[in-house]
Amino acid sequence: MSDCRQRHPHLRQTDPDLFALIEKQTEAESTTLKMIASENYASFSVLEASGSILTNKYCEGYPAARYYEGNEVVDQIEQLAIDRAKKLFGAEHANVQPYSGSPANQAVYRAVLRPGDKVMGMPVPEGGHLTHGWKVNFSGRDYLQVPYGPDPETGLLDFAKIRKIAREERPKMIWVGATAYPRKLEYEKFAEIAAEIDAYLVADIAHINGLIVAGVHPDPVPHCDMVSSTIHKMLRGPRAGFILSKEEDRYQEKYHSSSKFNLAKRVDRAVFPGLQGGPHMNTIAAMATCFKEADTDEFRRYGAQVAANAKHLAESLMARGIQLAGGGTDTHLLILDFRTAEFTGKDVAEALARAGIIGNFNMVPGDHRKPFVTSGVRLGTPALTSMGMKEPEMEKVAGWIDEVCRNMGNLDEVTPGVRAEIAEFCGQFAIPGIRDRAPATR
Ligand code: DSN
Repeated sequence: MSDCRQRHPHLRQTDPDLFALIEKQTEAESTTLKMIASENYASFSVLEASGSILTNKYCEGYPAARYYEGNEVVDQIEQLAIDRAKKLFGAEHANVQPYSGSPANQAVYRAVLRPGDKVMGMPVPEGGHLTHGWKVNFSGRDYLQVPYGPDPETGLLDFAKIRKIAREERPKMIWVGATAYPRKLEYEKFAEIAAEIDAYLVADIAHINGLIVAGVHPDPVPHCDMVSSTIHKMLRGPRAGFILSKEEDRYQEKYHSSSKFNLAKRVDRAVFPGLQGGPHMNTIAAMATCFKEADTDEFRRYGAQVAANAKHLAESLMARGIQLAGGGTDTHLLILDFRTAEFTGKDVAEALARAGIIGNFNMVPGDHRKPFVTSGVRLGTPALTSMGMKEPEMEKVAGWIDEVCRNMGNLDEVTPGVRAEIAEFCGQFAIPGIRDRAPATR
């Protein structure tokens, strides 16, 4: 499985059009710098489990309590995923059935809230996720968002302000999580605030789960009632979500005195039958093997290197005069800040893509531009680190980014050369799920 002669042999015969498109995407992902902070490369094992015969099985319910027959093996697979998730994160309870991050977050709401309840979260333009109460999402339509976000000047969270908002508004739930906040999230401080107002505290760790596993980011599990996540970002799993929770609800008497179910049971019931039907067992099997891969020293070294690479890249870009929101990064991502430039975040993201650097335009704190234009570009290091890149390679990447940014008026001349250099550079690395070795070393 290390080159296209062996990839998808049946599809190649039965549907050459689709096969050709997948090959084209594989080529694109092998010759460009994949720097979208939420993307990565899943391993061959994860891809094999995802593509296995487990896609055939229906198994509504949970292990040993299904609505279909013939699930003896499937029960063992789901239990394996649950046990490995609990071990990896030190959690009391895990549900591995959410189809992805948004369904996981919907289940979190339904486990403890009623429509109309107040929820504190970061709006999308401030770095939060759609499901943290944003107005066009179910979470902002069915619940009342109380917004908080980074200071527009510093780009950092201000706990005095967050505490003040929480005390005034008294939300029933506080989300701690971000898609575009480059600094560490201090769950302990959020937990103090949540406890003062009897609010549930929920962490969405989709972006930073690998950093938590590696021990280079604070751990939310001891502080939070529930923790939701996807598994396809830094953890390099299949496209899916999961929820970790405490067994018991500390507010059972206050908010759920009439319920006979504890928190863990309410999370499970919110996922199925509350929101979803049959779990995707091929995906759950891939999750199981992903959790195994993540529970290794090799993965912990990877997570630490992701953060080290992001830090090095940030420092190298700042040394070249590029401004970063939040003044740098402690995580896997950085937000290039072009608020004072004449070109926009979208302009830069498109220019970088022409040169083979694939990121995304993104709002920055205090942005004066609209969300489809923005003043920022979000870049991340998880995928490059999966290829084996370290600080010296980040130095090269910083050089290419700088070259494009300095030549925004001259892209036709500059980008083809950078694009060719990057394609040649990418060829020096193995890529999980695509090739075991760099082509040049075969
Ligand atoms: N869409 C994801 C991201 O790119 O951050 C979050 O779900």
